[in-house]
Amino acid sequence: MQNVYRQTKFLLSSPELEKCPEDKGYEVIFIGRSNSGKSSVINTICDNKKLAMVSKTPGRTRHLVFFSIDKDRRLVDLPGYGYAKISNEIKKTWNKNLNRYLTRRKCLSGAVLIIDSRSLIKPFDQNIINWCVDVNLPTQILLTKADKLSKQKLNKAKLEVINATSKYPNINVQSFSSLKKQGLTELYKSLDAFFDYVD
Ligand SMILES: Nc1nc2c(ncn2[C@@H]2O[C@H](COP(=O)(O)OP(=O)(O)OP(=O)(O)O)[C@@H](O)[C@H]2O)c(=O)[nH]1
Ligand SMILES: [Mg+2]
Repeated sequence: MQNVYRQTKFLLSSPELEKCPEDKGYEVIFIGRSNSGKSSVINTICDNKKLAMVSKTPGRTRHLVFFSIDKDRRLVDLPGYGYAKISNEIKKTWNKNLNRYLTRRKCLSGAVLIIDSRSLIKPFDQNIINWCVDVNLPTQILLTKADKLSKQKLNKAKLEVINATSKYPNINVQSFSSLKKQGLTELYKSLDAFFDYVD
């Protein structure tokens, strides 16, 4: 269903959960540490470089940014975490908000957890994995910026993440590169399942 993602449009940006779109239809979140490449992944999926803001400066996405594919289906770009210059207070509030979002949002149908393939699973990634497992949320882990690693190193990184998550049936692991548009077919397959698209 590659083509449907091309019609994705910016919907709204909100600093808090209370101002999110109505809780209906399907929502897929894109989550990961700051600078991991979340916004780039969204732009690659939608084949639109101008959709989500990409930046070399970590912590650029501060709001929850909603994009709509159609009236019932949304992609959500979540603020990056792990950005050193964000105060502990903000991090704490964000954790609380995220927990509430993950546990209460009924339309939440899937998560794409983005991890830079050069870094191992960090404690916050593990937290997200635990949350997704707790609420039984289908999750696609993307080891992104795959173009920056040799095939051998990439396979090793992938194997490590697969080993760490193989006990969870709802988690799938793949490599990805926004720069080279690698891994798109596999990602579309999972997204289609999250959004309940049938061929
Ligand atoms: N080489 C390479 N660079 C990438 C890839 N994806 C993203 N980048 C670069 O990584 C940086 C961060 O990308 P973003 O997509 O803005 O990352 P983000 O996770 O949305 O960042 P925040 O919103 O700040 O949390 C940018 O300089 C991108 O050009 C990739 O697949 N390969
Ligand atoms: Mg971003």
